[in-house]
Amino acid sequence: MAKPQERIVFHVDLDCFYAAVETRDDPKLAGKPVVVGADPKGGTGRGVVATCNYEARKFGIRSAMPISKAYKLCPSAAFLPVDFEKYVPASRQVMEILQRYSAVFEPAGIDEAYLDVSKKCKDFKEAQMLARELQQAVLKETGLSCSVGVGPNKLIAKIASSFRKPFGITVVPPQLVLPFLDPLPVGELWGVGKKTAAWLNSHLINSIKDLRMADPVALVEALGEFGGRLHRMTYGEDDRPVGVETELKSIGREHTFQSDAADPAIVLREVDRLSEDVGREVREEGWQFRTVVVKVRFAGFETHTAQGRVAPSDSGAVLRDAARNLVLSLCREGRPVRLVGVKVTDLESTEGQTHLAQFTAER
Ligand code: DCP
Ligand code: MG
Repeated sequence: MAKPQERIVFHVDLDCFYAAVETRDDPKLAGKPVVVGADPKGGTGRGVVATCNYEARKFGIRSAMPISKAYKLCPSAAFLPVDFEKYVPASRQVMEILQRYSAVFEPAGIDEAYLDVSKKCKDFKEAQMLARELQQAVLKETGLSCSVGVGPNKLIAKIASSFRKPFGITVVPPQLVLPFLDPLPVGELWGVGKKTAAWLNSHLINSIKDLRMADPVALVEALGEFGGRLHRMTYGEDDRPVGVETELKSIGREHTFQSDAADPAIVLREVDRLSEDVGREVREEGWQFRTVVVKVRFAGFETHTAQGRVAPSDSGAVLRDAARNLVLSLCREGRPVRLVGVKVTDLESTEGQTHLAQFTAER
């Protein structure tokens, strides 16, 4: 057992999840760059990259990049559509394995989860061995590779899991929390998106250490309450418990057109309005979303959904831009649209409590 008061938390995150499932299921893809997302249509396709494997990342391809750009960077990559029928069972299988390692378990998304192993390990050395065992079991039983971050809390475990990817294990015991955080870019902290990072950088705050040294009063003045929270985060403290969240939480709105809309501009205007409503409700309830889901039903009732991840946000503008891109990826030239919907899932309260996202997809 870990010492009283001391916790040992794992964050487990699968490596290039969708692409890893595709490669596992089709040996011809082994060693090749693989991009999962919209159809690139020879470079003219709309929509974005959901993920790509590490071979494709060598070409500069990244999640959320326009698929046309990914095609330009590596036209010879294998481009595959998103196929939740493969990913959801794979995710479930991994989650079942993880729960063998601790009953104090919290799924945090389709490919990530936290485990509190304080009762299983007496110290971080033992925790490292357990992490290795878990990583091997996931690989052996599912053919999927994962990375594990081990820390005294969720914040550190989460940052640690992305530190050495793929197939990495990064252990950060309490006495190494500050030296571990110090050199990392501010963008590693929860809730720091491109905009906040750019503002901080313009004030010569680049690393987490710079941020810790910054004047907390000035941070609050510039960033509001979030500035204070951010400053506290630089100390690596986080007492959020690891716990099972079973409530499926999502906020969404749909609109059925009076007559089917053939003009994409009309559909997008509605997407803007729905996004604004959903964004307002998210803020009123004190949530931040990480996943945006859109639904488009065409004349004839054929229904498609698409989803994408964003940095945690409660901004209507972030939601609108993501929703617009996703809807455009589904709309086909000249196909009249009967219904459009916008929904956010993967909600976290401002205290960072996570809710299991709904990872269902209609096709
Ligand atoms: N995803 C998505 N759109 C994004 C980001 C992610 O659709 N903008 C999907 C595809 C990913 C899955 O979610 O496979 C998990 O997201 P991660 O951020 O964990 O990314 P990966 O697992 O693909 O890669 P990594 O090895 O960096 O974890
Ligand atoms: Mg992952």
